[in-house]
Amino acid sequence: MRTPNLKQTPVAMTVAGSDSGGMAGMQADLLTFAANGVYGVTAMTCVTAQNPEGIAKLEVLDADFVSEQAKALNRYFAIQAAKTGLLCNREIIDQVADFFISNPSIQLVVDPVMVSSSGARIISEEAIDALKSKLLPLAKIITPNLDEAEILIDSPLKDPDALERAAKEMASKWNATVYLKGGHLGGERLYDISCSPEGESRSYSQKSIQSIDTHGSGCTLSSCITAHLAKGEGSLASIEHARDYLRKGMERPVFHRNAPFINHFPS
Ligand code: PXL
Repeated sequence: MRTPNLKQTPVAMTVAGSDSGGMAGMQADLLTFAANGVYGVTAMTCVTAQNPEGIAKLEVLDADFVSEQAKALNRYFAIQAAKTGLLCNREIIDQVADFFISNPSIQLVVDPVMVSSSGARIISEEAIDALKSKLLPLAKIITPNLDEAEILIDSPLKDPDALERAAKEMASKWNATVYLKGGHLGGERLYDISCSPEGESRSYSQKSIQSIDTHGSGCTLSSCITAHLAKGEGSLASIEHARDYLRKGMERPVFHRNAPFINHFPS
């Protein structure tokens, strides 16, 4: 059966971890989907005990169980687009990639979550290898931040020119649109770059919003892109919508990032 009760509402899936604090991970994704008029479904990879000060404990689910969630959802819902966030280990990445290989019509956004906000790697080398060789080739859009891009291309990125070269390299290597978040370069302005699989790049520069809480901003951006793909928009339009949505959200206190927008469903 296919979404009989959802009729015109597009459906997006997030394959991600649970942030018990609700600011990142699948909780941020669901809020963002809802705020953008998309019904969200979830395949959970891990459970965290965390609050805005940090993660106290993390438990990873079995790869089979992650895959079962995605398959069960796909048997019922017409999933138009999906995003992946924190995938935790090689086994989960392998199974998630197998799911998307079997379901190529689902537009896939990969947020290659690999590094914590403190700069520490949070997935193993073998998981990073699986991400590069199995999952990224299936992506329509990839949204690394600066630290993740350095790992993906195995080279340091120190200035906006290097960012552009890196975005082009990744877009060509994985035949995907890359949206590279250069925010962590620091300074007064934020530089982001998008590059299409055909190598057309576009740079975005904006004044950095000082002293804001960026926790969950990567999750919000990639899930917003996914929501707009699910609604039938193209890659660049989805990216533009997500940039706009995030910028407005970041001007608010973190708990209110999505709330003012959750008003889209018909009663
Ligand atoms: O923002 C990265 C991220 C992704 N997924 C989960 C997280 C975090 C950061 O805390 O907890 C579940």
